[in-house]
This record gives sequence, C-alpha cells and structure tokens, in this order.
Amino acid sequence: MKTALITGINGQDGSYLCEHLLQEGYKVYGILKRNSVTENQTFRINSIFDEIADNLEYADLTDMPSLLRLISTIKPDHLYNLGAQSHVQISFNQPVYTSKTISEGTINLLECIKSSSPKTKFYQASSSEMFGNSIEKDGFQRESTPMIPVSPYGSAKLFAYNIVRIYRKSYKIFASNGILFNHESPRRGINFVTNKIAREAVMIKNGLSDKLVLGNLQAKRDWGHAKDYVRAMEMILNHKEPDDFVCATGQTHSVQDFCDYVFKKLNIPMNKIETSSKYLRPYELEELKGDFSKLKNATGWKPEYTFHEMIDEMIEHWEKNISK
Ligand code: NAP
Ligand code: G4F
Repeated sequence: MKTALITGINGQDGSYLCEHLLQEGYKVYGILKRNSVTENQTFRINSIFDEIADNLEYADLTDMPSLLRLISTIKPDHLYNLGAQSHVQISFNQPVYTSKTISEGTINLLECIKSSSPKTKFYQASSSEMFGNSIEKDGFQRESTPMIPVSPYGSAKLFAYNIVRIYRKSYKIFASNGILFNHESPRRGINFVTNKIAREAVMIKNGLSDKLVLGNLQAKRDWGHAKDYVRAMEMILNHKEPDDFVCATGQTHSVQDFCDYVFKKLNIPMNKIETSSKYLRPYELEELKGDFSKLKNATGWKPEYTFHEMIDEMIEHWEKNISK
C-alpha cells in the first residue's frame, strides 16, 4: 500500500485530495495545525474522519522538529505540501507569517526529505499568483511566463517554487511544482470571492442579508473546480519525471461575470451589490488565464467541471445549508 502525507489536510484541497487518495488505495496521513476550537477544525474531513483519525498528527510548517518527527517515522511515498496562509489580501496584513508558512515551511519539508526520507516524492502547491501581471501576447500564462508577483503571498510562493527546483537539481529529490490557477468548491473559505458571492446571494434570497459588499469587480480569474485539481496533483507525482506544470481551465471570467451568473440564476436585482475600498488590495493581480497544455500532454489531465457547473454546486450547497 502506497503512503501519502498531506500538509493542510483539513483545507479545501487537502480534504478533496485525501478523499481521492483513499479511493485510489493510498494510506493517508495528515498534519493538523493546533487550533483552540478543535471541534471545528475537521469539518471538511468529517465524512472520512474514521478512516484517517489514527493518522492525523499535530505539527506546524514553521516547527521543524514536528515535521522531522513525522517524516522520519512515516517515510511517506508521497508528500503533498498544501499547508499555507493562503489568503492573498491577508498576506498584506501578515507578511511575515505568510512567508514563514510558505517559504520556510517548504524548505523545512525538503530538508526533512533530504536528511531522513530521500525517496519521498514531493508536491508543492505553487500558484498562479506568482505570475503577477505578466501575460503572454496570446493572453495566457504558462510555465515559461515571467513570474513577477504583486503580493507577499505570491512572493513567498515564488521563493518556495524556486527552492523546489533547486532541491530537485541539487539533491536529485523527486520534487514537482503544480502551478495551480484558482480553484473553488463548496468547501472554499467564505472570505474568498467565489464562495462569498454564492453564500451572500443565497442569504439575500432568503431574506437573511441586505447586500453583498465586494472590492474590485473587474479582476479576472481562471476558475476551476478543486476536485479536478486534486486529480492533477496525484498525476503530477505519478509522472515519470519531476517537473513544473500549470493546471488551469484556459478560460477567464471577471468577478462581475461571476456575480451576474449567480444573481440572475437566483433572480436577485444587481443593485444589491455594493463596493467598498475595504476589499481592495494595495496591489492587484488583474487577469489570469492558464495554458495547461504541458500537463495535458504529459498526463492526459483535463478539467471535467465547467465554470457554471462549479457555481451551481456552490449555490446548491448554500441553499441546503442556509435553509437548515
Ligand atoms: P486553505 O483552504 O486555506 O487550506 C490551507 C491549509 O493549510 C489549512 O489546512 C490550514 O490549516 C493549513 N495551514 C495553515 N498554516 C499552517 C501551518 N503553519 N502549518 C501547517 N498547516 C497550516 O487552502 P486551499 O485552497 O486548500 O489551498 C491549498 C494550497 O494550495 C495552499 O498552499 C494554497 O496556497 C495553494 N493554492 C491554492 C489555490 C486555490 O485556488 N485554492 C491555487 C493555487 C495554490 P487550518 O485551517 O487549521 O489553519
Ligand atoms: O477569491 P480571491 O481572494 O482569490 P485570489 O486572490 O485570486 O487568490 C486565490 O487564488 C490564488 C491562485 O491564483 C491562490 F494561490 C490563493 O491561495 C487563493 O486561493 O480573490 C479573487 C479576486 C481578486 O482579484 C480580488 O481583488 O476577487 C477580487 N475580489 C473582489 N471583491 C475579492 C472581493 N476578493 C475577496 N477575497 N473578497 C472580496 O470581497
């Protein structure tokens, strides 16, 4: 039985990846960061909790001894590094902590692999935020596009991306970067724009809220479904060579487009949307559209969910939960 260790197992992606790997026959271990409200911490992994309860361990990406203890004992076949302070706007408020979890955290894991489990294959959750406002002439970002980040989060992810490449070349560690564009689901944190829009719209429809307050409506993102993207993560580690791959849908939509679809579907007037400078970033990434042809050619991966199917699932989730 192959073993996998996931940092960030209770996050959006960690929870879907865990379900996917269990279905594929892996024994899955997970790292939990200590939280005072223990009972809330595992809600995304409740449906599989019994299968993995014995394999969950407290550790922290910034706490090297905690990582070394686990990696040297488990010696996992695959290590997926999904843990991070993953909110771009919050990274402007907490730049040091963001950098520590992402940059220092990634070095810590690679050092553990180097010293105590050199056969472990390593997946790094790299991000389209690393590109900043670089766009190729054809409107896409791809692996060769210059990476000039515009946020502390993007900058920390770029450091981690480079350190992965450096450890791969220097120490022959099987370490790959998945450069993932935005991916969403009903499990997305509600302070990310997609789930904020879906949830607030259902609240307005049910008379529980008056308005939706957003920041920049013109920003464009390449939004896919998290379930599709965790399949890509496993394919990247099972590819014959370690490498760096863009994972995206190849389509882009604005925040306004997202709102238009949700509000039209729920028959809510658009004047319920307001804007506030509170949600504007000091430095904004304007537009993302990823070319995933390298990943498709190497592994056969392509997205299964459409943009609208993904939004429909998010709306249905809130309709069920808010009516409860
Ligand atoms: P998420 O829902 O915010 O999950 C992040 C996970 O990291 C949570 O389990 C969190 O635990 C854990 N974590 C935070 N700080 C930690 C620390 N110091 N030590 C150990 N664990 C820590 O993020 P996601 O959307 O699943 O994304 C997964 C990864 O992919 C992240 O690295 C993110 O930056 C990257 N990424 C995401 C996207 C996207 O669109 N979703 C795109 C590209 C890259 P708690 O919940 O207990 O705090
Ligand atoms: O949903 P967002 O906060 O996601 P963002 O900043 O693109 O970051 C996500 O995707 C990255 C991949 O490119 C990941 F690496 C990262 O971990 C995270 O998962 O914001 C999307 C867009 C931004 O342009 C933002 O300015 O929506 C705009 N926006 C407008 N109003 C808002 C709001 N964003 C948030 N969070 N809240 C608003 O009220």
